[in-house]
Amino acid sequence: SKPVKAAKKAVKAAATSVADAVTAQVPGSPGSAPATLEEPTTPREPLPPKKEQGAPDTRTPTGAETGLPAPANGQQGAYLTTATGVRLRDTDHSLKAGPRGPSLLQDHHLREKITHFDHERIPERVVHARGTGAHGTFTAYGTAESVTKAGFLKKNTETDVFVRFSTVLGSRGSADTVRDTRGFAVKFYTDEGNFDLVGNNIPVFFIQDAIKFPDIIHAAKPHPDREIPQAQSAHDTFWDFVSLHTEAQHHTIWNMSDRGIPRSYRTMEGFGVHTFRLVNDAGATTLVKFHWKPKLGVHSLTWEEAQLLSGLDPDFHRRDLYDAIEAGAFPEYELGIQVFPDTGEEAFAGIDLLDPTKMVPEELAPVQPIGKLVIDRTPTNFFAESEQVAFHLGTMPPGIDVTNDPLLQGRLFSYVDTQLSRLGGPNYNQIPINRPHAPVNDMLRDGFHQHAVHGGVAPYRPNSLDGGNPSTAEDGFVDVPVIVAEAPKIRQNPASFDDHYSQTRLFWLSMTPTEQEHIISAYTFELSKCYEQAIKERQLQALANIDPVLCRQVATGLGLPEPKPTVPLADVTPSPTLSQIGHTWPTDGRTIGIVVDPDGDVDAALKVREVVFGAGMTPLLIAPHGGMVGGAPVQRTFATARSVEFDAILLAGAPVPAPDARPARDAKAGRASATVDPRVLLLVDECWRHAKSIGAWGDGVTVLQEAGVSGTPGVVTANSGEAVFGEIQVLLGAHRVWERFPALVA
Ligand code: HDD
Repeated sequence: SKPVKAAKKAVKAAATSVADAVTAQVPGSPGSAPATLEEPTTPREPLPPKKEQGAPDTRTPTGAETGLPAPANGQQGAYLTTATGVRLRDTDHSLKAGPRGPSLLQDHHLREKITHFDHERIPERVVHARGTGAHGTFTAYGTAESVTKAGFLKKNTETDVFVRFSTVLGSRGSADTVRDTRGFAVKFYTDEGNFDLVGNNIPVFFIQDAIKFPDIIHAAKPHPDREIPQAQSAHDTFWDFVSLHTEAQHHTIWNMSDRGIPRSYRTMEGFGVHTFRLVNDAGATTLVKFHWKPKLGVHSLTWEEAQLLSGLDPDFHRRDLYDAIEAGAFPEYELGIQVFPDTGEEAFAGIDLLDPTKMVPEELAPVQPIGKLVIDRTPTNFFAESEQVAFHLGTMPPGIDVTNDPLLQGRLFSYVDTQLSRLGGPNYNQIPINRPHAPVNDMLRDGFHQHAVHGGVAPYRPNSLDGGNPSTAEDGFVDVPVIVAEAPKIRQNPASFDDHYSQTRLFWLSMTPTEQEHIISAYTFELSKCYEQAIKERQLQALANIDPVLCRQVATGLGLPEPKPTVPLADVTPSPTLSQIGHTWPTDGRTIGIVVDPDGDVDAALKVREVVFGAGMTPLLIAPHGGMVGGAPVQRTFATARSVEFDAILLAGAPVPAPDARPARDAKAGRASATVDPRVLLLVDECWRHAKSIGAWGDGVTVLQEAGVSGTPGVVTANSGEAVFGEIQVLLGAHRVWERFPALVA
């Protein structure tokens, strides 16, 4: 019959085409199709890995010492292979039943490739998901030798480190410059085992007991119904929590201050937060708090810059860190300790050292430098290093021990536990970035992702079969035999934990009027974003207990009545070191924009560029168009340059609007000018608003006049570019020109 004949014909045709297809795959066979993709290079035997392609040097020694294979490297061999090392002929076409037919289940290469891809993502960190890691070296001064036996703190000892900076609330792809606490986690690969100092850029924490951590994080993360807002504390649940758990008020005022929006990871302090216990060679103990002090000083963004950057460059802090490292301007921090006698009462100057919502003002206990960290290497592979690094507060070598701080105690559990689901099992310390540089000889066995091939038969001790090995060491880790008081088992805090306001007030009173302005604006902004009236009122009550001026100003902004304090205002002595304003800092590593007019005095601009570079700063030429100006490459055009990227700008000319410019569209600010390109006026406007110093000479002075900023504080003119830059350098020592905006708070 007709249909049967048609079907037979179709089957025959298909068989022919399958045969054709098979023939076509064999190169050189009659009628074979030309290769669809040319190899860009002639295949050859694999080259040895390039230096920068090597896996991070964070492993226990390999090769002859351990017999472990060399680390795997990507994209360096001549031939593509499967995961099991079989060379591949084609990776662009799945195996199909004919060119137009369905894919075949037997295509093991397709399945391997897709399956692996399907599982490329691991869960992001439950907090601190957005982060940026880099390698460096820590060199000890030896000044801590009297208080700790930790080998890496002995004089001139150099230790490899990996640092990861982070925000707390946002997802892995969220913006860097949001208002938030920043993580400052450092893994020291010491000869005596790793030491993880897992700190923040704020010296106190929201809560006093780890049992509340899920609560504060649930409150601060996006609302569970609509999953907004992302990476923000400006919402009802956050303020609901901190106004109900008033122990959070101290940390919160730091967040509302300029500390919540750092200029750069390079200009951020770090704090171990808790009190730790150090043990020296003689067994004597000392209580300490760890501090990181950035060489470049402590600087912040303005709130407008932070907001603009979330759109203009959400990777601002990551880019800034990596650009600085690649430019050779290695970020530096000093590690210091505040030292307190371990007398048993675990308090200093009336401050409970076990309460993580309290800090000790530096005026009472100076920070004593014990070593220097230089960050000098970006990761080779972001996932392998920044994502897979696992910090744990309990990772500490002999000479360092914990205290009974109930926040610290809970953290000791959480950091190991979270890696079990984040990194997929108990062997995460075998991942290259986590491997100690000290030899590992544990008796942990098996489990998911086990990479070691353990020899021997007796992973227990004592044993008589593996030669009795391993032995325990006399100089091993010491758990300080602190006396634990005979006490009832109880869910309760010590009475000193009830004071939630005195140090919050101390922080407020330590701020300059300019910084107080910023704090008022931040509270007003955040609370204005809350919908619930009761929450705003409750937080105003907390502010009343901190300071009446603060409370009144925020209440006025919210249009709500100012409540009376419910606790007596604490009588505290301000700590000037808490303020970021009024100090002078080194200026190296700053970014200076130089606006050049291609029709003006380009030589003068290029001369200043050399001077800026010679002063250890990064000069960026800004011109109307890309390409070259006066033989020098243009780094930013008027279309891309915004104030947020620069610490100061220099105007080396007055570029007129291009005849074919689209001023109304490109000016953004919508400002019209017949004489100066409106995009330059916008740049000057923004720099002025962001309290940046601005310099001009020659024709550049016209721009200042057009922008209406001539003669205002921090706007410098002189006869030559060099003279202008000299004055700008001095201004940069203070970071910003706050005199432009007299503070309104009394
Ligand atoms: Fe935490 C990550 C810092 C309290 C539970 N924390 C994490 C990171 C930093 C901090 C910097 C990121 C580490 C990285 O880059 O991988 N955390 C702190 C500080 C705290 C603090 C300074 C208070 C002084 N944390 C805290 C508590 C708990 C946790 C009270 C739980 C009870 N933290 C975690 C965690 C994370 C973490 C869930 C998420 C990802 C990870 O550990 O590896 O275990």
